[in-house]
Amino acid sequence: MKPTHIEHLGIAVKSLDEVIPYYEQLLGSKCYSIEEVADQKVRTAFFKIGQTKIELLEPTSPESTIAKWLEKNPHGGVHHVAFCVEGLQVVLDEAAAAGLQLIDKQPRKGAEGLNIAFLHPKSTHGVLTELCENPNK
Ligand code: CMX
Repeated sequence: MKPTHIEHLGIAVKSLDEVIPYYEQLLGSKCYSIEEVADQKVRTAFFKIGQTKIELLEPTSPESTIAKWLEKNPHGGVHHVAFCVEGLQVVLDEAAAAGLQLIDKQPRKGAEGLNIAFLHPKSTHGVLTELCENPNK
């Protein structure tokens, strides 16, 4: 897959308003974007640290996968790791051929206009893994 870098860490939280001040203090920088991703039923808040971002994820509906995850992990925590790749469709086809379980067989649109696809944690040693490609590069 040869990812170029960790694009972001996805961290599930119950309330963006409660958690944003902590990350602003920790990272010494302001949250630079808040965005709703309607099809994922989440609101996201982004911070930058070098090339990598921190993405806070707040559920906007009880049916959100993040709401379900927070039921099992009520304090919140790291929900997924996202790697930046080039040629996402080819990478997905190679991952499937190598026996990894794809949640998304084809890329779809995620936050910040990135093309994204998830690999199932059952096939990635327990880490929900997101692959991202910047379509403008
Ligand atoms: N990390 C590791 N394991 C996870 C996990 C996570 N984030 N979420 C679920 N699991 C595990 C559970 O612990 C459970 O394991 P056991 O069977 O051993 O108990 C198993 O996966 C099934 O969990 P579940 O609660 O029944 O959840 P679902 O199967 O309904 O969904 C998943 C799990 C990964 C398929 C689903 O969360 C998914 O499709 N995720 C991709 C999309 C996503 O996460 N969107 C939110 C972020 C959007 C964004 O970044 O914009």
